[in-house]
Amino acid sequence: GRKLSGPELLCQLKERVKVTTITPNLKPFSELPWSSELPSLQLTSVLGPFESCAVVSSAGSLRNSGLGREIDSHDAVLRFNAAPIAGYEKDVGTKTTVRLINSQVMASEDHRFLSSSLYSAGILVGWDPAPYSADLMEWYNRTDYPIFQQYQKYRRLHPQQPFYIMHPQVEWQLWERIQDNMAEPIQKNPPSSGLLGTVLMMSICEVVHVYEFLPSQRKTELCHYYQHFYDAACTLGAYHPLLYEKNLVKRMNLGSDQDIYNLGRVTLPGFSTFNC
Ligand code: NCC
Repeated sequence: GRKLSGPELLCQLKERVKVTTITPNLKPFSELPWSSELPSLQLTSVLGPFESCAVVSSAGSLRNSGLGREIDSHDAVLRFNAAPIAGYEKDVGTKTTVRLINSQVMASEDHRFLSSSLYSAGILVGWDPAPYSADLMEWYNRTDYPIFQQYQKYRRLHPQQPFYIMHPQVEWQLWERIQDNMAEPIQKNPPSSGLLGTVLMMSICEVVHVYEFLPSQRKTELCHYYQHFYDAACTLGAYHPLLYEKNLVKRMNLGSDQDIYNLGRVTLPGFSTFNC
């Protein structure tokens, strides 16, 4: 197809990607004894709207960025998976409004999801790479990791903390937007948490700044700002269509190339701020 402009891409995302969460009334959850543990309202109707939001990628290039103060100046901040704050405040800030976690983090022993205080700030949103159809019954019987078992355990241990599960149709609606805008066929794996979190914030914020998703001059093979592990695939992608995700975000960026180079910062408009 024709290569869409930034505004056209933004309209496609706004119109075709609906950020929804699993509610207790949806089958098969409605028939399960623990369905009442699920929030009955949609995340996007409970959270926000916010004027300004920051999405903090976990990239190694955030290390020594000194972006902490700037990140904290936003009304809401989204972080990913097991990305810590303690010890990295100067570079990544201290505020956490939402933490988006994949089901691998929820399930693996290494990340101590049930017991670590790392996860106790803000609202949690879990997601799992679902089968392509995004049929809820099929997904329930074939999750990538045991997201529902872990969800129930976490809710029992931390009943006061809001905890949502993203509807798998979000990841595949977003995947369709990526594939539709690329000339070659891309792998049928869901987008990274980074793009999912960015679209989540675009649904509830007027302006979204994404940090080090498009790497700055600090670009490095260091995978995460919080770990001594080097792998260029963290930035370029392997399982996730990350390079394609970054291409789309670059096309939608309203900020300058200097902002990317100096700050690793991309500026995206919230869906409520433009008409299609
Ligand atoms: O690495 P991860 O992501 O937790 O990073 C969160 C998001 O930040 C962006 N990122 C990260 C590192 C980097 N060098 N450049 C980046 O742009 C990406 O958008 C990324 O999504 C995930 O998407 O959930 C992911 O999770 C990890 C892993 O499961 C968790 O960190 C827990 O250890 C995945 N790694 C593996 O499976 C080994 C990763 O592929 C994607």
